[in-house]
Amino acid sequence: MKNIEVAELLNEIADYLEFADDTYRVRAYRKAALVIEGLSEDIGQVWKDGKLEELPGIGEGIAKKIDEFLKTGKLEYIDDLKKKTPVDMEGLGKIEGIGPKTILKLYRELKVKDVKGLEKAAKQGKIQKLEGLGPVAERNILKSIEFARKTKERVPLGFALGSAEEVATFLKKLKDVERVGIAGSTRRMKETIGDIDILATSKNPEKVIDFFAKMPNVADVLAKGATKSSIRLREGIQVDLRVLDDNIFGAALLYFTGNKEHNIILRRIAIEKGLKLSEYGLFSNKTNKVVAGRTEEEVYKKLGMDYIEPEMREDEGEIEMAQHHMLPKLIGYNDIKGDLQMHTKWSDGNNTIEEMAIAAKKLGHEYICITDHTGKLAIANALDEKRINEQRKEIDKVNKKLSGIRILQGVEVNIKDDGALDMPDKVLKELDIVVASIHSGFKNPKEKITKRMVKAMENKNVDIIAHPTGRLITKRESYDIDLDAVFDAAKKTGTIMEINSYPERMDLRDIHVRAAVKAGVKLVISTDAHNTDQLHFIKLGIGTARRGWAAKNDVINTRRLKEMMNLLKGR
Ligand code: DGT
Ligand code: CA
Ligand code: CA
Ligand code: ZN
Repeated sequence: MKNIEVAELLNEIADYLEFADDTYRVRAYRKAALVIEGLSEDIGQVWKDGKLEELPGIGEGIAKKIDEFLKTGKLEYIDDLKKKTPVDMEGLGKIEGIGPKTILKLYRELKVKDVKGLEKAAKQGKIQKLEGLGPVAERNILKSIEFARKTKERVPLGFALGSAEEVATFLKKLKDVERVGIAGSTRRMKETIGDIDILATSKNPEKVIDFFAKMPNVADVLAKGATKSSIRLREGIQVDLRVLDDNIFGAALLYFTGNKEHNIILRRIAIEKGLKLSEYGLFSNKTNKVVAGRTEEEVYKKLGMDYIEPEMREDEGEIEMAQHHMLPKLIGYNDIKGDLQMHTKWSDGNNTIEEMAIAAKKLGHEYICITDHTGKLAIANALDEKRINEQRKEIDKVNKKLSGIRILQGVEVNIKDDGALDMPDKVLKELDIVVASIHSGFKNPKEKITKRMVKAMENKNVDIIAHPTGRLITKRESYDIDLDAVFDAAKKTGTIMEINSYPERMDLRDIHVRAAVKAGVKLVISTDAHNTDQLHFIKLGIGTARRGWAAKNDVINTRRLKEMMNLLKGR
């Protein structure tokens, strides 16, 4: 159904007509957009039946445009309008608080054409003199421009999640707050975050908003209303808060969790059932009464489907699966029993083996594997054979000393240019677990780098391939590797693929996990922690696994130690 797309198109036309000062037609297009958005039938069907003009508010002119758009996916008229309009509507429209009317005014009075011109006018103090704008609006425009510039770069989930949890915890301290929920991409555990969205329920919204805007780590209050507010935290990320009534918490959480495409489909399904879904609840069209809204579960149920976990809400087929009760049961955040990649002072880490073990035990782990770097890597302090033997003695000692956690000895070994490893097999075969990874030759052609990795996987001592694509979210693209071939090899050789939870890595990433699961490849979720605090990263990896639809069974370190070890190759 294309109803929402068509409605959006008509609204966009209206924005441009606003600029052409064509009030009559602006109104006509906005009204037509409303009619189509609220339509219960498929606009495509109405069109096929040749009945567009029978809809209220749709005359010959608008019908023709819908016809062209549905036929070709394009509309010449809007391209013409864009060309004729002397300003960058799209760019300016993204600045908070600026709509088509203001854009028109800014152009007429100040000749502002784009964001650059807007910034210049604001800095010269020209905007505050315009009727209906004033000094506050001018300041907000500057803030918004600066912010748009800053947040072009999205923040890795690992940084945003901590901030979001801090804000949520802080809000819960206020007595007037009933429930708090993190929404948006943070709740969906997307690998990078644009801004943090938080919901709170209260009978006293203004008090909550005040409390929020006065949190100690707020750098800037960007907007403050009766029930919503946006702030920027000192660490640079924006947080949007909405305060609402407790009995619509579920509907609001659903709406503000997104993603947008998922929401659009849910709204469409609601319409097909004679219902209307919004952030205020699920309503019956006939009686206008709420039929669900207190919890998300209730809303999904009334829409005729199973509950969908937030990490799956990406319009990737999850809704159909939910309608047919075919969703997989995802791995849970408490399912991990151990962490199989971490570094200590023996190579480039900051803590001792004992400190890592104690911290891991506190997190509830039953086992860990120490995987310090080997060979002639640029990393300082990489292990040679002699130091591996010394480390074995220390691990034995700590294992004797501590109870309730088992420390395994592993290494992170480098895959060399020819696919050989930088530590001889006779050393590797004495270790509990061998993790292999590529740390050089990132620019190799696809065929070569794929061959290197596959060759390493064919080594019967290599249990796990770490961070299989080598990307760093904010710094480096993945190397060009044929993951299908790698997953094939993983199945043939019984090699485990790692989901590396380190915030900048998140590697495998969500879509790769989904492909690996489909291919029947076994996974491990590890942190690659270089100090005790980083052991917490495990939840980022679990989130990624969930976004890739992985079940508990797909991940080897959900098993008790012995069972997990039995899943490693050659055992
Ligand atoms: P981000 O912040 O870029 O990482 O991504 P999100 O998904 O957090 O997006 P955001 O913050 O713009 O909005 C939060 C959620 O609110 C979004 O996932 C779905 C919902 N939402 C926002 N705008 C719209 C909209 O125009 N239509 C619908 N249906 N939902 C929207
Ligand atoms: Ca967001
Ligand atoms: Ca937001
Ligand atoms: Zn590594």
